[in-house]
Amino acid sequence: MTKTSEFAATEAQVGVIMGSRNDWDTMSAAAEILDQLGIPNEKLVVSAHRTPSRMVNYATSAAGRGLKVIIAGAGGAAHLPGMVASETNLPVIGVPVQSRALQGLDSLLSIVQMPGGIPVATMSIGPSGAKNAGILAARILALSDIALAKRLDEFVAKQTAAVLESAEL
Ligand code: RP5
Repeated sequence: MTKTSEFAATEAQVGVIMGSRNDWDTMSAAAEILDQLGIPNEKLVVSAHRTPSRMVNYATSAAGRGLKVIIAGAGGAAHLPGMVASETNLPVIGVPVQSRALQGLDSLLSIVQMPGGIPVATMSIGPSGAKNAGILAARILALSDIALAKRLDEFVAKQTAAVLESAEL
C-alpha cells in the first residue's frame, strides 16, 4: 500500500515552519513581508524533536508539493533548519528564535554551525532575522520572476525614502 503524504500540493512558494507555536511572535515577521511582497506562503508548526516524522515528511515532500524556499525558525537546541536542509535540496533559511535561558545565542550557534555539505542560510536572532529571511526568500524567487523583482525594487525604494524622510532630527 502506498503511504499518502500528510502534506498536499500547494500554491505556496515559501514554507514558513517553526518548532513551536510559541515561535510565531518571531516568525510572523517573515510571513508579513512575504504577504507584503505578494508571495504565496504557508505557515506550520513542525518540530524536529517533538514531531520528527512530520519534519521528515515535510522536508521530503516540499519540492514535489511546489515549494521553492523553506524558512525554518527554532529556539534553544534549534535543530529544525539543519535537519530540514538534510532532507531536501531546496534553499533553507534558518531563523534563530530568542530563547529565554540564553537569549538566542544557543539558537544561533545551533543553526549556523552546519557541517560542510548541508547549507543553511542563517539570519540574525529574532524578528529582524525573520524579516530578513522573508526578504532573502523574495530575492531568491525574484531571480526567475520579473514581476516580483519589480515589487522588491519598489519595496527597497520605499524603505530608502522612509529613512531619508526621517533623517533630519
Ligand atoms: C524549540 O524549542 C522551539 O523552536 C521553541 O523555540 C523552543 C521552546 O519550545 P516551547 O517549549 O516554547 O514549545 O523546539
